[in-house]
Amino acid sequence: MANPKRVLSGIQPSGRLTIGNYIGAMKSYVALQEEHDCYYMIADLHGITVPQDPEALREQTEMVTALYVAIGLNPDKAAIFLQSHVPAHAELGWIMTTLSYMGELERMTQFKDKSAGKEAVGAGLFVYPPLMAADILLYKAHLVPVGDDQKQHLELTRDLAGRFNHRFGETLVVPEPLIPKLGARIMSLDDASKKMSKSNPNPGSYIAMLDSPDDIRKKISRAKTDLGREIAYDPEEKPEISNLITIFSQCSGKSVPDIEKAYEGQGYGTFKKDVAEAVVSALEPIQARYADIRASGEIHRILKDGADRAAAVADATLREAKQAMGFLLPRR
Ligand code: ATP
Ligand code: LTN
Repeated sequence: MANPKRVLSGIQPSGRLTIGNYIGAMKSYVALQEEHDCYYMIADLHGITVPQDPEALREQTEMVTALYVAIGLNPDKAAIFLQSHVPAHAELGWIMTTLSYMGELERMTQFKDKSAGKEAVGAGLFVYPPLMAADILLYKAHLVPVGDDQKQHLELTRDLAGRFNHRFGETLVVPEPLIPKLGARIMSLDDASKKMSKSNPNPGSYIAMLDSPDDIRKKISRAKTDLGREIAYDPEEKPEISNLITIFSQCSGKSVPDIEKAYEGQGYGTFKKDVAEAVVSALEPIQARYADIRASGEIHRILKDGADRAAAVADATLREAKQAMGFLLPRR
């Protein structure tokens, strides 16, 4: 490894993963594992910040784990683990909560979006960002591959790391987000002003990574399109077509200018058909591997091994942080 860096990221098991999760975050996970020391978590403690049915939580946790492997993550290279299997997350999460200010947590747009219009808002949703900071800081991660919506949480993580180091001495690493240039924010198929989200109640608004080819074709043919007929990338003026161009480019490897050129003078119909086929082809091998992994029963072994490797790093950082803060450490 030329210049290996520590990488950490995570996804909540809060629904069926979408091509937004894949394009915005997971594709980078795979690219990073060759060169870097990677830790990829299933953020199940974050998953319960909104109500979760126990059976659904179990199923979705297994589904995300199997999808991590199906996209090409190699458990011998990258550690794949559950956040709840490494208790240091909850513990440093509490410490980060005590370092956070009410005002800065109130400014988090994810909190504002998820609590808007709700009568009862769980306190876990409010302290979600300090737990996320703990996830990252425990691994002294330099790089955090995420979609654009997580930028603000990363900014807070950087502030908390700096605050900790300032008060208690240089202990934690200030991380950098790694956000893709194209595809950092895949938009909803029924409304290009909202990000595609696995917890949207309308399944027509997203493409799940495990959707059947027919469902994918149907959803893309029904996707909302801008007025006019030009296939041009212009997120301001033509947000819906630009979103489909982004999806096409990310699933086929074709560049945006090549796509624009190829569809010059053609209507939306042919274009949408080709977008759908590109998505189907990109997901086909992932879906085939997914079925094999679920059938193999390998998931629990992968998670056990991942948690052992993760805990070795996380426990050491937690110990250092507690010592710096003045906690008496248990004698070993
Ligand atoms: P939810 O809708 O349940 O809040 P989500 O779909 O946003 O969840 P997360 O688990 O919060 O999924 O996100 C996992 C990763 O996927 C994060 O790095 C996030 O930035 C990225 N991501 C999620 N949705 C998109 C999207 N529409 N475009 C690009 N990246 C995305
Ligand atoms: N909040 C993230 C999920 C998440 C995460 C993390 C991402 C939890 N902990 C640590 C990166 C690093 C989200 O994508 N909604």
